[in-house]
Amino acid sequence: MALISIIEDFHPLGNAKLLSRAEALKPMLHHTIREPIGGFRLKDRYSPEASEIVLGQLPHMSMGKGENLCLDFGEHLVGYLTLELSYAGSHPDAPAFLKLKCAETLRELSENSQEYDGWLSHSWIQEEYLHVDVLPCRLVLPRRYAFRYLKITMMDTSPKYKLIVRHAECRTENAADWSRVAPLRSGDEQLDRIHAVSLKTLANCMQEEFEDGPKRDRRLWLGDLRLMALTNAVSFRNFDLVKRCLYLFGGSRFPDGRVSANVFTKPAVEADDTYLFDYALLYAVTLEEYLQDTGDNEALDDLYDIAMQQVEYALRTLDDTGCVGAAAVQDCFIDWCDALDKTACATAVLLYALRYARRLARRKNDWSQANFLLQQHDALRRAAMARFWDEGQQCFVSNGQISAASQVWMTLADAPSPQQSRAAMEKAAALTDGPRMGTPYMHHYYITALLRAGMAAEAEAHLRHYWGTMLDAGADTFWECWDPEHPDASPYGGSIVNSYCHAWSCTPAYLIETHLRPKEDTIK
Ligand code: RAM
Repeated sequence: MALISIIEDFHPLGNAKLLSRAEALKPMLHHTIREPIGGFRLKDRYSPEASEIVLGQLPHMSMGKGENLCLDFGEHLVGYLTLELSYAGSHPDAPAFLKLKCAETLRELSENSQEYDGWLSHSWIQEEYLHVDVLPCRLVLPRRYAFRYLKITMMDTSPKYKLIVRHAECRTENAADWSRVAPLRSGDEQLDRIHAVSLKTLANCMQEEFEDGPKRDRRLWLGDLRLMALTNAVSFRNFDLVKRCLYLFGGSRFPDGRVSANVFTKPAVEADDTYLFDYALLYAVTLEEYLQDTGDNEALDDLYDIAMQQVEYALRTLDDTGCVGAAAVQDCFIDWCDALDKTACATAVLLYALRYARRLARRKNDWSQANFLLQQHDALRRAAMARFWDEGQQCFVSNGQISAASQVWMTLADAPSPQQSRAAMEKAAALTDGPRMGTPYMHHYYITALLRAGMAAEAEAHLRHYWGTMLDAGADTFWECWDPEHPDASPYGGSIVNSYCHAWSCTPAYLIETHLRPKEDTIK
């Protein structure tokens, strides 16, 4: 189902003080120059069949009409491309007409973008048609790309000349300071590789904000921020960037004070007119975790009220069963899964957020608020158990549906007793039908719920299987969507717009550091 919210005459509430703090926290970006490490030609424009080429021969290889050249930069990069172009034959008597396509994966490289007909804009596909009037030339492309492969297709030349690509390079850009992390060398090859790829995923999403994906949406989303912040805390430890993002969400909000699901930062900071119930609640969670890491009292003072507002807004959505009402459930994200009944999840996320909000209130010495939140928490927990817990089946049932997501969020919210959590998560692990978990975002929470239910072996096995099969499928940064049984799945109506370096997929490093191995020597 499309996630599109359009509010006419939407005028976000700006807070100049918070925005100027966010501005002052803009990170320094790091740059490197990367050149291709290999190249090949696809047999025809959309074929996966390729013939290898030797890079050293590039200055002598000329491309006529219809021919292509694919350059492999050897790893996922985010940055700006420069091409040095020349020609063979007579003086060019017509412009060179080129198509450039940047792709994060091999599959994306050979897909025909004209066949995409999904609900997200076609404009996310990283391809350009351009005319080059004067050869030789140095072409500096203005857009930032996220890619490993660059395909250059010669759309047209003239019979008098052919194009030569003499040189290509990428000036990479991100805010990750690699001197702060050491690679994991546990001796377990799979775990080490999963750890490395998850850090690379996070690094390439660390731009002026934590972006959800450097190919798409290139934007700060709240649910993604929470998971990036967790992984950042055990790796790059760029807490100023987390702080900046919290201030950006606080600095531009819905007119009634709700935080938006995502924020634009260019040309100026502006909340998107999309509200997601669960994401807004994660604001209090992310703030509390940031404060645990930093003890930053300035941020507590500046952002406390905003975090409380989100929780109080959510508490006003309870219906006569004492659980989150249907309209608010509609605004819940949870996972890309149309078949999922999110009623139990919405209530559980609120319960979960209440726990963090109480910690914030205690931190702030706001005892009456802490007390209020405790009462709300206990009432909501009782209502959730009464409505969703099925004693006979020993699991949560949401409007007749048993899903992993409901067991996960109720377990994370500590709604059930430890024994009940265990039963619920055993049920989740044994499910063979019903809604499938679609994203690494959901799989992250699934693993943390297994851990909370005391199922560490299952958690580790799941992490290895889920992220390990992504590696086997060729990931060198982790992907936005992955279902090992449906590798082509996309929530958007076509995998060509999927993001293959996606923030919410970066958490294995966090899970490994905090749960799967003793805490020594990986963090400098
Ligand atoms: C996708 C984004 C982002 C996610 C939202 C809900 O479009 O890429 O990662 O947070 O959806």
